[in-house]
Amino acid sequence: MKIGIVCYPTFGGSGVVATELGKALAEKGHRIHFITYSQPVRLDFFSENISYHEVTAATYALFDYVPYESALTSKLVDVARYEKLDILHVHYAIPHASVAYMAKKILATHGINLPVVTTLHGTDITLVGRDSSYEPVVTFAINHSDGVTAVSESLRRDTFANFKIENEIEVIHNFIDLRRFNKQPKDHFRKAIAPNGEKLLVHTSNFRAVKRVHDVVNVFDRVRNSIKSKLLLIGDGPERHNIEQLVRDLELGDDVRFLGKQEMIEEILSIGDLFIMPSETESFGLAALEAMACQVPVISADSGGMPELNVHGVTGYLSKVGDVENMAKHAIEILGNEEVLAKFKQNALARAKEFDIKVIMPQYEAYYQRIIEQTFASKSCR
Ligand code: GMT
Repeated sequence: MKIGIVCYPTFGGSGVVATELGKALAEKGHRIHFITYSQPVRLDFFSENISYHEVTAATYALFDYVPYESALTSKLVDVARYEKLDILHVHYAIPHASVAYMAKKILATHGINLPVVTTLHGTDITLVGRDSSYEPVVTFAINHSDGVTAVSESLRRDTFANFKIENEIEVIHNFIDLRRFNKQPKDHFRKAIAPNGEKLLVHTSNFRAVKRVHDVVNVFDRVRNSIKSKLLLIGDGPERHNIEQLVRDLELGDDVRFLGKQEMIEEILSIGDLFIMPSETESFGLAALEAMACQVPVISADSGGMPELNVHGVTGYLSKVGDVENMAKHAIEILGNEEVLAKFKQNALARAKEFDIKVIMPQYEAYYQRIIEQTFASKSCR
């Protein structure tokens, strides 16, 4: 198949999923065309089956806002026509789903019927998409996509609860490439960071309010009182400054390390003992899956799709959002006993294997095939 993929090219989960899916499909022999405004961060190698089409938006003195949607639409029309795409897969509803609809309409005037699949990722539904400044467009675009997928059952439910949806939504869970995400021998790195045998707690996020990074620090503060430990914070974002202040206020000093944005995240996860994800809402929690693949158990909030990934008492624990006492109690339970820790580590890996890309990618292939067939069948009926 010739597949167009639209996504955010940044470190965000939706862009990572889109890029890893495209890479896996290309490996399988499909021809993949990424269409976005800069090279996706995980698209850092050459493949004869992958092309990258950069969207450039001409600006003009009149524009306070560059009309990116128009530029993306034009690029989609161009790529679909000249690369003869069989299907277009857009990740994150805003603005990609409505842009795809517009491109589809323009292509129809050229006699081209392009099936469009929209994948909902999380905040496009649970946070920003619900805002009245976007809601009507998101509802329309979901209802007018040829196929819609959500990355968890929870996100599917939230979509029906928050929008007036008349379309089907298929759940295809997020996935992990275990060839890349696995526990690597990084003992020298561990010794440098934790020279006195400290346990290592890890958190990765974009430091937005929804991630509740202050809960991570508060959990760590409690764990550190009972167990020699350090906290590694990976990523960057708007809350970083407040978190730095909290670390100073709690006098956690060098025991908390801010590592900023990291590309080789699996190397850091390889030395981790426990991953903390206390998010207010998390449609799936891809960062937790990456940790689990590197044998790191997870303490998370019982929010969104987290229970679909993190099995309470097996791969980690789930606590109520904001219940840092309970999170710390569970963290100490796991870290305080080497046998328990080893068991949770094994369980985390076993669970991650259920989300192996080799298991999930064929679900997308089958779904594309179904949507292509349905799109052409419905057209020939009219
Ligand atoms: O806020 C983020 O974590 C980024 C965001 C995105 O769309 O880039 O992540 C969402 O999509 C990920 C990939 O499907 C999911 O694993 C995350 O759970 C989801 N984030 C939230 O729901 C907050």
